[in-house]
Formats: sequence, structure tokens, C-alpha cells
Amino acid sequence: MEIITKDHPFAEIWEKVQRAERLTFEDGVKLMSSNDITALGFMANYVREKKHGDQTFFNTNRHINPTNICQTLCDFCAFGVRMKDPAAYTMTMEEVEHRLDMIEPDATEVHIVGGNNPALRLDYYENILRKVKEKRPNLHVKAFTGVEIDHFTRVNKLSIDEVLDRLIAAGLNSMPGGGAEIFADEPRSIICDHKTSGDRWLEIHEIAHQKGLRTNSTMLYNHVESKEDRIDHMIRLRDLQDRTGGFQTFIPLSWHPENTVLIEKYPHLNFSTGFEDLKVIAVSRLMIDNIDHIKTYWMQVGEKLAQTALWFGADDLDGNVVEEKIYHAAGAQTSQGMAKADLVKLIRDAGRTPVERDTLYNVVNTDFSYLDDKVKKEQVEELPVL
Ligand code: V47
Repeated sequence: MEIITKDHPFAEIWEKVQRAERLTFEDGVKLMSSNDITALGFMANYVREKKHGDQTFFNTNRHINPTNICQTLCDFCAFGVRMKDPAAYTMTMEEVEHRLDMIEPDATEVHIVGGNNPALRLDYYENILRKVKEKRPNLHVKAFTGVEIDHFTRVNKLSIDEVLDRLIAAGLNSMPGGGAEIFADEPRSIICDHKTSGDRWLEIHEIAHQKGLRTNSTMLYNHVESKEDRIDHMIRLRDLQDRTGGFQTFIPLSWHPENTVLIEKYPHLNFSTGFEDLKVIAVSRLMIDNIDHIKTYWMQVGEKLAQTALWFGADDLDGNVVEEKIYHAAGAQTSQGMAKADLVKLIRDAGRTPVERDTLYNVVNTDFSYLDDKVKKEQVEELPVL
């Protein structure tokens, strides 16, 4: 049965999608305003399967957050704290090394991000990068959001070029997509006043792309942004991608309210619904036609919704992560990491084919028979809580 008939409100958009024709801002707002989740999912899945078939990508990675001290203190965030906060921490090089020692031998990526700590100079971060390369030369280091790069320029009185050149020389391989939040000035000033502007975030990623670094992109939604703000955000990323081709993936991130200042100011806000999460995934797959991958971050949307999202436009689940702090500070109910065997099972149980990738989407493995007896037995190692 045809889901999108000739008299369906999406008939024209569906024609465009089938012709691989770019959708306009107005098309995006129309999609984002619709509650026809079935039609959205149908179209997004068409694009997803055209690009990637059944394949669902994940990687074996680990997160390290070297410090939670942050002078930006965004209202939406529960991770960053002031220097004098009893929960404040900054890892010593020994603590970083300890975490590196615990990274499983088959991991391909370490994801390093932290707060904007005014007490740390660039050499602290260079030392971390060098330490990773010394201990685990084959690990790809995906580190520092555009907002952290901007912070490093100010603390160290250096240009974006100089900061990136020094970090690349010390071992930086790519950048994660955090810090994009929502580009539009009005909602951005409400949720993260004083933070790097949307334009500056885009400028930093553009310079990173020119230097040959691949980066990711994100959008924080489910706070005070409008439907138009979401589409504007996607189109700004799409425009930059037209110029550079440097983005690998787009990751919609729904805002988690617990322990944040924003929820005190706007008590009517709440966790997003699965319905909204699926809608944002589907619309992003349809709007952002030039970024190859759409990632649903299982840690953030939850395992069951991540499985469903694999039929609504998403083709990537991130990795097994381990020791996630940012979402757990803000009320995430998921576990802080997942064994690879469980990630493989999660994808298979959703009727998709798991593909282990490295950070740059080179295929690492597609045969997981060696994990068959490990499902639910392989435990993610416990780490001391800082
Ligand atoms: O920039 C922070 C978001 C981002 C909250 O590139 C919050 O592969 C919801 O960007 N509720 C950091 N969201 C995480 C991130 C990321 C994660 C996984 C993979 C990749 C990648 C990037 O998390 C922040 C912000 O947008 N965030 N606090 C919160 N309370």
C-alpha cells in the first residue's frame, strides 16, 4: 500500500526525495510541523537505505572527560561546575593514563571532551594527546568541541589556526560535534548565553575541515527552540558541508533537564518524547542530504528508541562509550557503557546488519561470530566515580 498518495500533504516533497532533489527551508518546516510520523519515517528510511542499505554502523570507543570545571556554565548543562564546587575535578596525567590503560585492546577511538577550564593551558591538552599516542599509537583521537577550541584561543591568546596546528601536531585526529547546540541567536542566548556563537562554531569547523580534519555535527533540541530554528540549524550545517565536505555525521541530541539551571527558569520543559526524537531524526535525514551519516546516540535516546530510529533515518549508533558523564549528570537512565556483544545484538534485534567502523567510517569488522557466546556476559569494566 502506498503510504504517500498523490493527495498526501507530503506528495510534492516525496517526489523531490525520490529525485534526490534538495528540500527547502519551507519543506523542512512543513515536515517538522507534521505529526505524520509514519510518512516521515517512510521517506527518511528510503533515503537511509539508498545511502547505506541495511548497514548500521558503530565503533568501539571510550570517553574521557579530563575536567568538569567550566567557566561557560551553560544553563542547559548539568556537567560543568565552578572551580570551588565540591564536585569539581581535573584529571592528573596519571588519572588519564589509568583510563588509557583500561581501554580495551580492540578499541579504535578515544573521545575526549571537557569543561572550559580557565586554569588549564594548551600544554595540558597537548600532553594528553601525546600520552594517548605514546601508549596507544593506533587509537584515533576524536577530541575537543568547537567551543573548547574557541576557549583555548582565548586562554592561550592564540588564533584558531595556531590552536588547531598545535593540537594536530600533538596527535589530534578529528573533532566531535558537540557545542553546536542551536545556532539561532535567540534560543542560543537563552540556553547558553556567553558561549561561542553559532557563526564562530561554524568558522572553527570550517578551518578544521580546511586542515584535513573530519568533524561531526550536532543539534541540541527540545528546549526553547522553534521548528524554524531547527531547520535553520540543519541548513547552516548543510551549507558549510557544501563548501568543505568535512562533516561525517549529524547527531541530534535531545536536551535532558535534570540538575540544570534551565529547568528552574523554564519549569514547563521536560525530557523529549520518543515521538519527537523520531521526528527530528527523520527530518534531519531528509534535510541534510550531504552529510553521509545520521547518528542516534543510544546513550541519550535509550536503547529501545535507538533501535526504532534505525528505521527512521539513522544508520549509526555511536559506540560502546564507557563512563559517559554529560548525559548522566542530567538524568539519563541508560547505562554508562555497553559491551560490544550487546551493541551487536541490539542492532540485529532491530533487524539491521551491524558494521563495526573506525572513526572515519572505514569498516573494521562485519563478522561477529566470535562474540556469540558473550552476549550479556561480557561486562563493561567498573571505573571509580570521580
Ligand atoms: O554539546 C550537554 C549536549 C553535547 C546536555 O561527535 C546535553 O561523535 C542534553 O556532542 N542534555 C556533548 N544534551 C556530547 C556530544 C557528542 C556525544 C556523542 C558523540 C559525539 C560525536 C558528540 O551534549 C553538548 C550538548 O549539546 N549536552 N548537556 C543535557 N543536559
